Amino acid sequence: MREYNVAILGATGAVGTRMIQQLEQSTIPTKSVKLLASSRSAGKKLKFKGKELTVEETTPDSFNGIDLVLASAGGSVSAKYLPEAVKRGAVCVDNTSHFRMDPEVPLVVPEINADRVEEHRGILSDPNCSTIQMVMALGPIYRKFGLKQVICSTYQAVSGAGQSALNELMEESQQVLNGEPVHPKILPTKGDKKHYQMAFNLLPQIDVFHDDGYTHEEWKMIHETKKILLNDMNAKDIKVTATCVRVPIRIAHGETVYFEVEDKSATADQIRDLLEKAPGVVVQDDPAHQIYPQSILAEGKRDTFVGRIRPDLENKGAFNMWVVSDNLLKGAAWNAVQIAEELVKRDLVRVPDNPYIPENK
Ligand code: NAP
Ligand code: 3JN
Repeated sequence: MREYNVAILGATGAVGTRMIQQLEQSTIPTKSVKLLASSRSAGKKLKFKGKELTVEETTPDSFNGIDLVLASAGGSVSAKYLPEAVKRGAVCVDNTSHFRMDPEVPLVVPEINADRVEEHRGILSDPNCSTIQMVMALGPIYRKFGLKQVICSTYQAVSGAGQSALNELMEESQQVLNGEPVHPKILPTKGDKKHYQMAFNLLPQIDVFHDDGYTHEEWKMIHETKKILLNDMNAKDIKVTATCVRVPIRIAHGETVYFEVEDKSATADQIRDLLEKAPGVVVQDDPAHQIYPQSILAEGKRDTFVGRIRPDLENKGAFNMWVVSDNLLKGAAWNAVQIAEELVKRDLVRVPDNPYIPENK
């Protein structure tokens, strides 16, 4: 049996630490595991399968002898190092948005479009967390009943913005309870000019605004969904729109998803049955007993939880549902490790003869 030399890029982060844990619990046979971060964390010790490993500063040569890279250190870091890793023969599963829309890069949610891994030329992308959980629920519905339109509103946990944002929420919450002033420096997004209180608040901004009034997170949800379901980021066959909102919880995004199917005979019971059989999906939908997905119950789980499935009472063939998933697991680390498992299963952890080595833009 082949064993793999694996590198985790961004190993000390909110996602990276979970990648270590998900790799430990995966079916991937590891010969060695290298933990990479910036110079800030070089020397730090983290455990893999009970063995202490030292975090190393990333350089291009960190990827010498590596077979598989799981990357989660931000877009610019992936842009700089993944081409170097591919040049050195490593297959990279990237958790950042940097390569997601590149036609040469498969964008994969294994339960929905696993076969796309066959097309890889060195780099594969993990979608955004909000997209992953939405397509986990919509994918089976699309295949059985067709989809005309999707309208999503997200309720996104603060951990999606990184460990430092999560620290800010905890600190602010304590300050508000103590009656002290708060000093926001990160949220809603590090990359913008103004910062607002997150504790006991809702912020309808995730990532920066585009000129059309949508945020970049909303843009990602629209185009990633089309690329995953229709293999074309600009496909017109399904209309998709989103409003992304940050809520003051730690982990597990919630989403209301309104969707209109092609097959007008579809019923909520049929959709519930379909999702009950869908791999990676757990239906929690019993209003009579107040059973529905909740973020605190989804934390630490790999599944995507769906409930409140009900028809639009005024529009036949349209439905509402509520979808919850751990944004750091299925939304990031677990989906990336699942892609790697799929590559291992298909013996595709090898860079092909015509590798795709994008220029560092
Ligand atoms: P985080 O908690 O801030 O962690 C960032 C990680 O990147 C740390 O390990 C950090 O190392 C490392 N890093 C930063 N600059 C680096 C550099 N120049 N060279 C090497 N390593 C560097 O952030 P996170 O929440 O884990 O997210 C990391 C990235 O994952 C995000 O930027 C995003 O692209 C992606 N992400 C994707 C999803 C998704 O929806 N699929 C969700 C969340 C995040 P140090 O300890 O040395 O600083
Ligand atoms: O905010 C969230 O809940 C998800 C954030 C994801 C994220 C955060 C910073 C940079 C991404 C992503 O995965 O799309 C990126 C990025 O890589 O662009």
